[in-house]
Formats: sequence, structure tokens, C-alpha cells
Amino acid sequence: MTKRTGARTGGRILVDQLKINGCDRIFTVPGESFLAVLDALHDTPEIAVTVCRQEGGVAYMADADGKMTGRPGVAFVTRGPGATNASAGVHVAFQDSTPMILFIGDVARGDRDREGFQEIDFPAFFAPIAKWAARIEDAARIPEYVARAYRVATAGRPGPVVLALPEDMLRDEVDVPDRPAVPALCEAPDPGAIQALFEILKEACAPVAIIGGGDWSPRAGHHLANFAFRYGIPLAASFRRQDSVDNKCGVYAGNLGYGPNPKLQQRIREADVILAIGTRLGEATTDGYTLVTPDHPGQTLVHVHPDPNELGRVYHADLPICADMGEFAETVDDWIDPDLVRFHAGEEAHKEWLDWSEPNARDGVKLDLGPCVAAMRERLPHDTIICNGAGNFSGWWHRYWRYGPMPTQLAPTSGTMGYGVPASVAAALRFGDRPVVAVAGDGDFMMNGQELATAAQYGCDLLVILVDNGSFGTIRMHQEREYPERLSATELTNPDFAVLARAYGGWAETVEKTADFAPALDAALDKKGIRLIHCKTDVEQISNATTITKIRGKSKRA
Ligand SMILES: Cc1ncc(C[n+]2csc(CCOP(=O)(O)OP(=O)(O)O)c2C)c(N)n1
Repeated sequence: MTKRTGARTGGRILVDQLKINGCDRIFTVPGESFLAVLDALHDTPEIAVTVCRQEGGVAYMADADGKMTGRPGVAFVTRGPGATNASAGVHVAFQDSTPMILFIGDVARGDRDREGFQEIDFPAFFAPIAKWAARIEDAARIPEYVARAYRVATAGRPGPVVLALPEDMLRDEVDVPDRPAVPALCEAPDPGAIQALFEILKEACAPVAIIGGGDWSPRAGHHLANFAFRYGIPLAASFRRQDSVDNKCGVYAGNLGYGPNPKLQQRIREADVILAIGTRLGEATTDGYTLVTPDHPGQTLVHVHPDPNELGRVYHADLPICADMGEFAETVDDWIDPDLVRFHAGEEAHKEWLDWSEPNARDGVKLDLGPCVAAMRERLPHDTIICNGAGNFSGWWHRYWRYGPMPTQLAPTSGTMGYGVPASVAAALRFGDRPVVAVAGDGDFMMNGQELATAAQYGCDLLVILVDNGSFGTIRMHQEREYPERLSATELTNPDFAVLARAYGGWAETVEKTADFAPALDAALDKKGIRLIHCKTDVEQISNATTITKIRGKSKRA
């Protein structure tokens, strides 16, 4: 049922539609282009307004919120400068399949196409990195556009929607009925396809499941873990999707992406059946489309995805199944087949992962991050939310941290630096009762670290582990391999990060030796608010498996 409410401004209609759709928080840097929206928010206590310091942070926080809730994260930014700053976060949401809606204040309709102040053709600009990008021309159609935005952002493969809002349209007053909330659609799998899946499994000798994508929930993870454990099927997580199922599941086999367990890779190469569940089998997960090849000769591929457009797009699927993760997982959990004999490989793969994820202290390394992650494991609960951006530093947590049921990992599969701190602010706002940790490199932190001011403004409790090797280390690693001993554009002169954190009102300590990390962590966990442990590491320790010397040794060309 739709309801008329009398004449309202476009800004008021928009905010009412968001409220109706259950939006309880927006992220923004304000602009004069959407004052009517800010004014409507003034009288809307149901929607918390998080004022950020840069639009990259706005969009990353909205993405993180979408990842945590499964509902679109909502962001508001201003014309050209705000929208282009936010575009990095739209790209994250696109590659990460996160539901998100970005609203952009736009020039007045009568001034369009004069290249007015900060004007950009936003639908054209965002078209390649958004699921849908449009402009609302008529305040009377706001309910229609917002309803479609919620549907598009969440249906099939979730993703970002961008809506431009001409400022005069937001000030117009019209009498238009609200639309009811857009319900989540649930695509259940075809029972015939599930029967076929069980027939394939009955014929299989060595099946492996690869799980990932953006459609997971605690419910989906719970049921899928039950199903996989019941039949002993090893579960590998795709790149940065390690919380899709609780890692305590007795058949969890570790993660793919950068630096995976070679035994897991071998297991996947030798598998006769691959169950790709929710994942697109992207470049990082498949090691450049080689671990599982698009035509996978000798392997049967069952591909389960919520979006029919992803089935057969890159990978040939012997059995394509279109279904939401929650529906699929619950169906296969309920589908008991007494003729399907349990595989032993699941427990074997889990044991291999437990060994692989156990850090050993390395000789001659002054500050060794493996034991630091082990110290975190001993002290922090299983529901801790770990957030990171991009850089080799993240590899220690990907390998040694054991993730609980989602949401416990906020990390961009798009490999975007600067994501971790804003994501941790969003996590602390959404789950104030849980420990939240942002893991950042020195290069990574400096991209959006100013959002610590947002954390301070809203009294967020979060811990930053800042890994400072004075370098854009990942690029240095590639450089040493391709052009050994010819450093170019990868060295960094950094501020004193502990002093910087204190300037934001936080507590901080600098650590230079492994033995000093655990006491610093204890001190940090004893406090509230912003805490930062500044870990000074040696760039020579370029990843958890490699040193620069080793890389140079390998890359001699002569
Ligand atoms: C926004 C963005 N810019 C550039 C890159 C390319 N890039 C990937 S990792 C990296 C260096 C990261 O440095 P740091 O955060 O210090 O971590 P480290 O690799 O040293 O552990 C760069 C520049 C990127 N992924 N994202």
C-alpha cells in the first residue's frame, strides 16, 4: 500500500524512503549541493549521520556497512570533487559485490551541460563501475528510483548503485506517495539441480568446494559448514572471503589468493569435482585463472551463484545452479542423502590448514609478525572483526588469523589501499560490543588514516596495528623481482605514527621487538577508544614467506 503525506521537499521524500527501507545510518562529507537532504536528516533521528573527513572514507565505510548488514550501505557526497573521491569506494563495492547506494548532489537541472561549477555527467562517469547509475530529474519519482536502487543493489550479484540528485530537484515540493520497503528476494535452487549435484558427488573421488562472493550471511555460513562437514568436503575460501564460514568448521581448508598453502593448491589441482559456491573464481582466487582454468579439463565444475549472468561468463559450468547463498546452503544442509559416502579429505585438509596457519618464530627477525598474530589469537575473541586495506602486511593476518562467522573480515578483494581504517570505524559503529582491529601498512594507513578523527568524534573503540617498513613494500617486492637493486618510487619517510595517534586523542605505543608486542597488546586491550600499536618492521621481511634477498637471488637475469 502506498500512502500520500502532503507536499514535501525532494530531500524529505528521499530521507523518508531511506527510513522506510530500514536505513539507520548514512556516511557523508556534506556539500552545498544537497542541503535539502541534510535538512531532512535534521528531523530524522532514526537515521544516524556519520560525518567523515574524506569521501574515500565515506564510500569505504558505506561498503563495509553493506558487507556487514547485507543491506545497502548508504553514502552522500557532493558534485565533482566529492564524487570522484568516492569513486574508489564504488569500485570496491563493484568488485566485492557489496550492496551500496551512493547519492551525489548535482548541479541544478537548468544549468546542465554548461560545465558549471563541479559538473560531471555522473551516470556516464560511474557506468562502468556501478550496477546502475542514474539521475533523478523529478522529485515525484524519488520513491520509484530509491525502490529500484534497493532492488538493483541487493538482487543477484549485489553491487553499488549511484544516483545523482540535481540540487533544485531536491528543493522542489511535491505531493507523492511513499513506496513500501523493498523486500529481499530469495532465489531458491531448483530441486532437480540439487539432485544432480548429489549424483555428481556420489561419483566423485576428490571433491573440493571453493566458497566466496558477496552474498554470505551467518545463516548461509552455518548451513554450508554443516553440509560440507557431514560429507567431509574440504572448504577453501576465496581471496579475502575467509569469514564466509566459521574457520572452526572441521573441514575448513584455508584461503586462496596471495600466498596460499601449496598443499591446498595441490588438492584443488587434483580434485575431480570443484564446487564453486558464490565465488566468481576471480583472478586472485585462481592465481590468474590457472589453479582452476576456465575450461578445467578433467574436472567437473558445479558453479553456484546468485546471478545467472555470472554462470558461464568466464568459467564453463558442467552444472550451473542459480541460487542465493542462504537458500542454497540451507537446501543442501537439509538434503540428507544416505548413499553419499563421507570423504576423508575434509578432515585431512583441515589438519593441513591448522599446521599452515601456526606461526613459527623465525631466527634473525627482530619484529616477527607471525608470533604477533598468535598473541592476538590468544587474547582476542573469535568474533573480533579484522579490517585491512592492501599490501603485503595483510598476508600475515590472512594466513595466521582464524576468522569467526561473518562478519569478522572486512577486506577489499579489489586490493584497495586505505580501506582498513574507514572499515574499522564502520565496524565499531555497527558492532560496538565487539573488538575491532584495523591492520594497516604505513603506505596503506596514510591513504585514509585521517578517519581516526571520525572514530574520535563518535567515540569508537578500535585498535590499529600499523606495520611500518618505511616502504610501499609490495611494489618494492615486485620491483626487486623485475628490476633488482634499482629502487624507484617505493621508499617512504613517515611521520611518528604513535604521536599522530595521540594527536587524535588515542593511546599508542611503538614496538620494535617481537617480545614487546604482547605487552603492548595487553596495555591496548585494557583501554577504550582509539589505540594504535606502531610496529616498526624491516622491509627485508617482505612477506611471511619471502625476503628481498631471496627474491633478488631468484631474479638474477645474467
Ligand atoms: C589505492 C591503491 N593505490 C595503489 C595500489 C598499488 N599498491 C598495492 S600494495 C602497495 C604498497 C602498500 O604499501 P604498505 O601499505 O606500506 O604495505 P606493505 O606492502 O609495505 O606491507 C601499493 C602502492 C593499490 N593497491 N591501491
